[in-house]
Amino acid sequence: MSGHDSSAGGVSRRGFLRAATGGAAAAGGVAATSGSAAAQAATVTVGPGGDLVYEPATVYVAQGETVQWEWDSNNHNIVVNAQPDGAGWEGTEGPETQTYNEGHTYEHTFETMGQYEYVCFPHSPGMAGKVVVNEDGSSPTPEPASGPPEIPDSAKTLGIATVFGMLSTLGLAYFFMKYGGDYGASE
Ligand SMILES: [Cu+2]
Repeated sequence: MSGHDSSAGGVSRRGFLRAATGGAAAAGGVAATSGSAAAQAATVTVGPGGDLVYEPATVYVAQGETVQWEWDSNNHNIVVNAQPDGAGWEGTEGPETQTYNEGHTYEHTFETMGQYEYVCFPHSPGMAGKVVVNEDGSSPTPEPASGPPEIPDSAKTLGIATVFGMLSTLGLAYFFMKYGGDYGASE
């Protein structure tokens, strides 16, 4: 009888420790997912308002997603300068000198992960763009405002661990108070 009570106390303590670990892991999970929620295909404006740029110059998409380019001024194209091995992106149709005008749209679906670099041939090298294809379409460095700094985050985790630690201690105290006699006798 007394041995059973003792082991109940031991299991309970281990349970509390497990709960503390789980709580910390859950807190970490929430922090990780909040940064990479929107993994959507991107739209790039070509020559916005006549400026000789692609806007945005770099887009991040997930494998299998489609990027669409929309011409906002004349005489631009997309010539691919670099891409991952095995990828067969060819840019806009026709030779390098073939350009397209305002209102034109072009899209490409990226099946191979990696980095793609392209230019507008008439306006290169200044007018250049990049497509980065990764697993979830997230950018590697989230905007400063969106991602919580690491120190408050780990402090939060520490706080949770402390709370679980206190609960664990209270639980043990409860078992000691209730089964104190049996506990001492069993060892
Ligand atoms: Cu151009």
